[in-house]
Amino acid sequence: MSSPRVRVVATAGHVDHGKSSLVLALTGTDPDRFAEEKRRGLTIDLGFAHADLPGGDQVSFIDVPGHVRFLRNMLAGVGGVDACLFVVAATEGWKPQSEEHLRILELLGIRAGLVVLTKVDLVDDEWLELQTLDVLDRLAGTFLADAPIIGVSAHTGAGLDELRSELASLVERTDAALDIGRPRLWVDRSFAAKGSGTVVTGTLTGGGVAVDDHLTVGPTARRVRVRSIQSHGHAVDAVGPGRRVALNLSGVDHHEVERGHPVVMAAQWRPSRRVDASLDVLASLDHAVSRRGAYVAYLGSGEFPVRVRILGPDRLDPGDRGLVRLHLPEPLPLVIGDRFVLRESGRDETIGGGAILDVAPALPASRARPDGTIDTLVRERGWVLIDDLAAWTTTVVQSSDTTAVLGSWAVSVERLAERRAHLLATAEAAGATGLDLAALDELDRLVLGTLEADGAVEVHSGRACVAGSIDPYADHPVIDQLRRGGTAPEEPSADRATLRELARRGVLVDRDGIWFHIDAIDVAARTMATLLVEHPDGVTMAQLRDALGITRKFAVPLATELDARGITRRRGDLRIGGPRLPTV
Ligand SMILES: Nc1nc2c(ncn2[C@@H]2O[C@H](COP(=O)(O)OP(=O)(O)OP(=O)(O)O)[C@@H](O)[C@H]2O)c(=O)[nH]1
Ligand SMILES: [Mg+2]
Repeated sequence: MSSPRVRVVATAGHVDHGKSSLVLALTGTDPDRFAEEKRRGLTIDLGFAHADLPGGDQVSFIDVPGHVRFLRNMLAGVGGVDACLFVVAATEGWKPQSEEHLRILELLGIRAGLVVLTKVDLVDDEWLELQTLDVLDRLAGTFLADAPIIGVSAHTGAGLDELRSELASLVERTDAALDIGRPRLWVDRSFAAKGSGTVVTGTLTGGGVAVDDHLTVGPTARRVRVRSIQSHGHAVDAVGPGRRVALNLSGVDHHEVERGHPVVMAAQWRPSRRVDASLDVLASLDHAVSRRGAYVAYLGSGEFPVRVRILGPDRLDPGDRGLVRLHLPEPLPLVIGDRFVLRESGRDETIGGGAILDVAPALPASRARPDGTIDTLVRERGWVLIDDLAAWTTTVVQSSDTTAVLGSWAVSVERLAERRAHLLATAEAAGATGLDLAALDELDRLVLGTLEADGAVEVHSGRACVAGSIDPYADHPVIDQLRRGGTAPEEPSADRATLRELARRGVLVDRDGIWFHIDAIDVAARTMATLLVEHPDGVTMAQLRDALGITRKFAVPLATELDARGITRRRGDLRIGGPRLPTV
């Protein structure tokens, strides 16, 4: 049997509307953890509980406070969830935080949920009908417009079975969390567990984590090791994304970890203090958004004071969608597509929210127009390391009409075309000699590879020539220089690559550091053959030297070359005939 599906669902709704009572009724766990919460009958901080659903799937609940004073805790809870349980008390109907929570869920890109009208035991059918119609009205045009609406009473149990089966189908139709092998957990709690050190909890997304994994925590990227893992109260060796998890970490004190700290594998991320993003300004806002104001961004489970720079216009009006650059107080491991909510702390109001479009902006704010696509990331930069692109995005980098992938680089097709043209012109200018590959940088070598693949250039012995140009070696001046030098040539005037290629072709011979034209070897061979007729017992080095009229400096390598070719054989200080000795 396949393992049960699990989805993480956050509650949402106005204070006192029955969110926590509902979670308790569904799971048997009171999500209000603190004595003060129980005493005041009010949720202050996040609560956690889970339940098995009909059909065997499971749901993890994050219960959030409804009171406006604890909105920041609500925001910390809804960051990584798959769906919501949107609660409106049938008694009171739609209230300000019903509205604000709905907007926040929308801004965070949450796409699935159920609507629950609570406390139905306290209202008559007519009132319930009225409230239902009002709620439907308020949800029109939002992601919850077509969501099931279930009336329940946590007190009498009415509607709970229907809610459980609706939850089961919600889990079934809600996509599993993305698994791209890049785990990230935004800490929502950090505490010391008796005897086992630091424990952090959060909603794991992006990838799995296993015991003994090495991770980093927080803005200082503190290195930690996973000692043990729990999910839904059970110890596990490994856990996949889309789960509530508790990680027991070694290497860090629980006081050093706070809500909002990310836990990741450092090498997979490019933490950034500056990001570009879209911003949807709430239509209900009664003023425009400008760069003035003290803003706070809610990202993951964290709350970060940010400076906001609008890209393009000076201001964004209510209902506008624009682009912004956010300056963060600390480097965060973000990825394109991450959602955030923006609030103004001075006025204590939600401004809007959006999606991260660039975690390493390359252009100045005056020119940046990010859209979150690989093509734009590449076009703005020209050349980008694939590893960087992979870290900035959640998609696999592939060649497209506008982006080419070369080795470990991605490049815009325009930039590639420019560089190809430039390189081809340089190769043309180098004529028959060609370009020395060793002198090219990594990018030019990659570009040259594309020219070679297209047949525009040919590469021989480390030199690239425009295809169809004359053989760069056939008439190389060094050939004539050495031929004229005979058996006592001067130092060759050519680079190593040319000499090597000519040696490979058999035109030149390198013996003990002296370069000869092949004709010199023939002359030496014939001279030796003649000397051996006169001295059948063997020829001395002095005799060869004198016969050729050269110095020992040339006679020794020539004799060695003749030995190597089987023209002569060495016997003591004498040379005798070898199998390849020419006849005279
Ligand atoms: N009669 C009745 N009372 C309910 C029901 N659900 C909740 N209550 C009561 O309503 C009050 C508030 O319930 P909570 O569950 O604490 O509400 P909440 O939405 O979690 O409140 P916050 O977390 O502070 O936003 C409590 O006194 C509950 O007993 C219900 O279905 N019927
Ligand atoms: Mg509550």
